[in-house]
Amino acid sequence: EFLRLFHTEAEEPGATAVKGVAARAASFEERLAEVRDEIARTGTYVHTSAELTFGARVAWRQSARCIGRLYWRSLHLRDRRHVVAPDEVAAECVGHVDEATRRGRIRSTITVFAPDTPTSPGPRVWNEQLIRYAGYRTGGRVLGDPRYVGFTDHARTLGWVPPSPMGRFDVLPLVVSGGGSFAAQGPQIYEIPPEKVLEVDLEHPDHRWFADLGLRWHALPVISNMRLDIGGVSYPAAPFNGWYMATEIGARNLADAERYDMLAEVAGKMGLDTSNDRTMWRDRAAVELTLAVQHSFDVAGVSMADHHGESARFLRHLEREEQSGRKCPVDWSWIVPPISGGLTPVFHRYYDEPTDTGPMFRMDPVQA
Ligand code: HEM
Ligand code: NRG
Repeated sequence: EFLRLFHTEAEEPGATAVKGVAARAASFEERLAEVRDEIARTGTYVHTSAELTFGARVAWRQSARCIGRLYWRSLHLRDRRHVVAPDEVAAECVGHVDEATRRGRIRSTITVFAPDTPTSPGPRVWNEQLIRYAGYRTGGRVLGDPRYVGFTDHARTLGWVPPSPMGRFDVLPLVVSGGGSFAAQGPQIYEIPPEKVLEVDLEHPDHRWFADLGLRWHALPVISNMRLDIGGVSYPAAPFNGWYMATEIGARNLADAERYDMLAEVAGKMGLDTSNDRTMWRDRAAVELTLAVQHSFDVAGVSMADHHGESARFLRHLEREEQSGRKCPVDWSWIVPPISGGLTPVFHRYYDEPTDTGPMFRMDPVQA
């Protein structure tokens, strides 16, 4: 099915899905026969680089939870299928961060490492994202990001030494297991050189006090714990990034009670009455926090989407997909932004259900 899809779309006028990659080497029938033969001999087959590029782009196109899919054709592939050694995997992850960040002009990028094969596993990156902040349990409270308390403990048992003094925004090390003959070694830790990690200090366009909260966030979201499945071949390590939408940071990471939980402090500084839910202090603080994120990234020249613009772009994507005769799987509960849902057009309609076929990113059932 994957090969058929690839050949069908590659033969469409314009063949935009595989623009910029080598043309098909063979007809569908020839390629299918070749792959059947390879599977009979080896138990698997090797994607051509055009197939891999196309497969990764279609996996993005099929990500039902992603609002950023209009530009799915522009995904930049770093083909690192020969890489299995943990040192090299870590170095290539750092290379990914560097090449994708471009001092703030973020480029949507995926690095694909060796696949699982019948005879040897591919490498694994155990971090949920390449760049995340440590969480330290101190007494009854948490310093840093509470979501990563478990991961931080794990990194410490592997030998990671946190900076001293520990802070609220300490970048975690990479935790990598090699593939092939390296798999038996178990996970290794690697620091990302601090100069590779672009971060933005947060300030508010109107409130001078905001900067004194000492908040910041990293520029690049690189999801690294999702498996990429293409045409029956499974790539366990395939970190990918686009850029942030402001609400992800302002209305979730810094706002959620089980994350940085900043709403009460922001509302207090705004002079709002926090004694009663009906003053809507949480809502007002979440908007100002998200505005501060958007403003600060804009001032720093770092790519960032806003939920109004991105919602409009997403509807354009839906239209285009419909014109191409394709369904577009959508998970409403993830697409609608966490603030001002009803103020965006994505709120006001129904969608095609998510599917579990075709090239896709998926989470492994058990996470370390
Ligand atoms: C999820 C935006 C690029 C694949 C999301 C979410 C947002 C988003 C807002 C929901 C996150 C959440 O609620 O936690 C964007 C924007 C992009 C972009 C603005 C800019 C180019 C990409 C790329 C890929 C991708 C390049 C893959 C190649 C996904 C996937 C999810 C997701 C798989 C679901 C993650 C999960 O299940 O945890 N995206 N995205 N996105 N995006 Fe995108
Ligand atoms: N909410 C998560 C990131 C999830 C994916 N978001 C993106 N992906 N923008 C967070 O770190 O806040 N992307 O590939 O651009």
